[in-house]
Amino acid sequence: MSVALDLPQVSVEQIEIHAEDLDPARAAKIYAEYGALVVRGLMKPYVAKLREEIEACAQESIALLGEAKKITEGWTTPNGTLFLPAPAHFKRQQQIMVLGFNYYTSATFFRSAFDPKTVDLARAVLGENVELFINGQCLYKEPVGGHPKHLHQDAAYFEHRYEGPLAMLGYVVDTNLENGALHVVPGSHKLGVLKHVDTFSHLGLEHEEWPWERALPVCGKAGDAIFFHVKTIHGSKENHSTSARPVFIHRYRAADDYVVVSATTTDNRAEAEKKRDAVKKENQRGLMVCGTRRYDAGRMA
Ligand SMILES: O=C(O)CCC(=O)C(=O)O
Repeated sequence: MSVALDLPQVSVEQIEIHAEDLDPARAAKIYAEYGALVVRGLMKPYVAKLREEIEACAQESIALLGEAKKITEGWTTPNGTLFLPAPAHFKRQQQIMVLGFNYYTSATFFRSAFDPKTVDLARAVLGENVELFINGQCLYKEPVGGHPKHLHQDAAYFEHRYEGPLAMLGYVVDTNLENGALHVVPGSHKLGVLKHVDTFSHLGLEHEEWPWERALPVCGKAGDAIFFHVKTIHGSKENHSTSARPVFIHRYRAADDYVVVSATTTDNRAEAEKKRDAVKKENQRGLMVCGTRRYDAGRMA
């Protein structure tokens, strides 16, 4: 049985606003309804420098491949980049998936997480007290085939106790149907956490039930930002262009929220689910982007 029959048919124009006239309350309303929001030009002030730094990190990672370690999800180089198996025609056996590029390696990246308009929007969605979740992420699709990320909900990887994080994905280059536009399924954040299976790009939804045709592609310019809910179904196809397609992600959550199930495969998810009820906030504290952290013994101890 399909769980998505009642999802709204939405065009990109219905979920899109522009950074110059960003009204946080209106933006939060679109986000609440569709679990997805496009803000044109939001990350423009940072994108040229980020592109340069991301490319340097990609080259560094490729140079370090000889020292990569095999892990469940693929291979990691000493600078923290995750590689996947490459397609048969590729010049290497491994291709980049997630770069070791984050708030610990780039001041520009860290600064962009505190962008005033972005933080105002995060506050309008999540409330007065907001922290960063994860240290920034950068997904990198190499040219001529770079990996697809199958449709999925981030909640399959990091299910939260309360509302869960708001993600902001920024385009580093102009991004379109050829090089791997992000696809979102508006309204799918209301479906709960769906069953995921193991795929080439880790946890993903069954392709038969969630083919790409059910998702809305969001093409955009470098500097455009796409916000999505932790339960919004999303993903992106291969990069068939001749240059790299990186994106960067900031994630924000209410300061008292926390992960209750953390997983990358169906096996480790099944194990983590058994401990869901016992998990507490404890050491899961992120850096505050607005407001303060108040101690609440019931929620935080
Ligand atoms: O467009 C991409 O690179 C995929 C991003 C994504 O799906 C994710 O980080 O969960």
